[in-house]
Amino acid sequence: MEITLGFGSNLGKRKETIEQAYILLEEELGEMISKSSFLETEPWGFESENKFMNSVAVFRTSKKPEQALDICNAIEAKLGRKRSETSVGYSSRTIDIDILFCENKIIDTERLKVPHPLIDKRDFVLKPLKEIMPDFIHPLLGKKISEI
Ligand code: PH2
Ligand code: MG
Ligand code: MG
Repeated sequence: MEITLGFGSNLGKRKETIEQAYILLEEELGEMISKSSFLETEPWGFESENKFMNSVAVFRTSKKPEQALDICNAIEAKLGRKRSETSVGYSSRTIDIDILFCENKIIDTERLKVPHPLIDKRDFVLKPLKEIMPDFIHPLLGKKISEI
């Protein structure tokens, strides 16, 4: 299966941390088959002085989506992500790894929603997706990434 992941970092050495995540994902998830360039973006949906570095990448994996989610969460923790149990909404982070697509699978569980439900609202995801997979059809919207 090909799995598309989105990366965001707005704390610390942002590009280095995302590149570290690529290395760990190649060890634990599977081979990277394409990646976008980095895009510097303003925080979306919350206030922070720290701009984001964002990117997307596609991996070939034999893992199931739920296993991929566990791997992503473990790598976030390893790379210093602290999740507050009390704060509401978004907060700054060393690394966020989101599952965007699992080919044209549709998953809607408590833990995991695929395609990621906010793709079409977020330029920081759409722009790098357009760079590497403009002709991919969003399985719920039925539109090419380039048309969203
Ligand atoms: N991630 C969020 C919320 N807001 N803004 C930008 N620019 N980049 C992100 O990766 C990002 C965000 C929630 O995960
Ligand atoms: Mg996110
Ligand atoms: Mg996330």
